[in-house]
Amino acid sequence: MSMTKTLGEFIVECQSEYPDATGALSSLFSSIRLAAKVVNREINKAGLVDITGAAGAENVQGEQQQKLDIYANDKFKSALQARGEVCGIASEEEDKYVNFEGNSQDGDYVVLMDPLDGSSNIDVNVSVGTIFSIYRRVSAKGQPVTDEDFLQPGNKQVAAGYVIYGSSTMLVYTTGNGVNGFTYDPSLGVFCLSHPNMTTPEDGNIYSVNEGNYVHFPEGVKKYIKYCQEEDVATHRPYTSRYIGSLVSDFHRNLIKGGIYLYPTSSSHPNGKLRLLYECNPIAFLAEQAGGKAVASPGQRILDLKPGELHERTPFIVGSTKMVEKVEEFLAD
Ligand code: AHM
Ligand code: MG
Repeated sequence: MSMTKTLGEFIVECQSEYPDATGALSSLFSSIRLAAKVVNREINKAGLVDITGAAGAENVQGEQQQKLDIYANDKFKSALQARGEVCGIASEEEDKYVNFEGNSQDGDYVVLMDPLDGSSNIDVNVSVGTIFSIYRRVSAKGQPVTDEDFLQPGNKQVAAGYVIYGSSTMLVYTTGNGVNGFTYDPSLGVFCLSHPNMTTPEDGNIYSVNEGNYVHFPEGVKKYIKYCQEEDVATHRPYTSRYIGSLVSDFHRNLIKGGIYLYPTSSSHPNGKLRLLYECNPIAFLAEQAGGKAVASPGQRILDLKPGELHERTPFIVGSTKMVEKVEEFLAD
């Protein structure tokens, strides 16, 4: 790992390439970096103190909130509010978007996030992640944020990324100019540039899908799964099946090694399970910036979907371009 460049230094360097940059986005990233460190510290204590398990409440989507979901939400929210660059947030753990009052009302950005994705994995020591998505506000400065600030299509994202709390902790992000990954060195308390200019293989041999839902899947997805399992030397099949059940971790692995992640429609999840604004848009932005592809259905780019409501779900197919195109073929048949 390169110890020569920290995330802070990298951000300042990138900012200096834009003479008109105000530093607001850099400051926003400092908030994310700080909250990530705090959440990372707490996750590493899971099992030692009373922070695992259900908090006893449900979020607006009827899902059990874990204690760490609430903890991560609070930490990211307060870090983002502290610097005045962000005028409001929307979170998978909040019923409605949150308007930041006071100085923050002049902030240029809104942030949408899933503060702790895959949190049901925490109790069993499996990797989880934070996913974030940053937009420029469209409402007037100095006024409270509005629906329109949050319901922008993913192609309007200014930046997006995730933190993966895995065997090491990493922060991976894009501002639309490629993807870079930083690994956290806990002894120094800094994220160091370890994965510059991340690109994903055009093709791969890993498929990631919850096969327990097989009977509920559309015919095209069933056929694609069978295709993955067939023997064919020329196309390196059968492929390898890998599914952690933690989107950030499954995506991160496939990004590096080449592969595909699917959470399709099914009879049990008619709109898919994953949230367009907090999960699919930021991951799709990263995937495309790394040379991959993300669609909701054949020909329907995730980033071009116009959101209708905050907690909207969408089917999600993301990964190596050739693999995504293959699924599109099966689904279009
Ligand atoms: P969450 O936001 O409630 O944690 O749910 C999202 C998670 C993803 O991380 C993961 O890919 C998916 O749900 C797994 O769902 P399933 O258990 O249905 O396969
Ligand atoms: Mg989630």
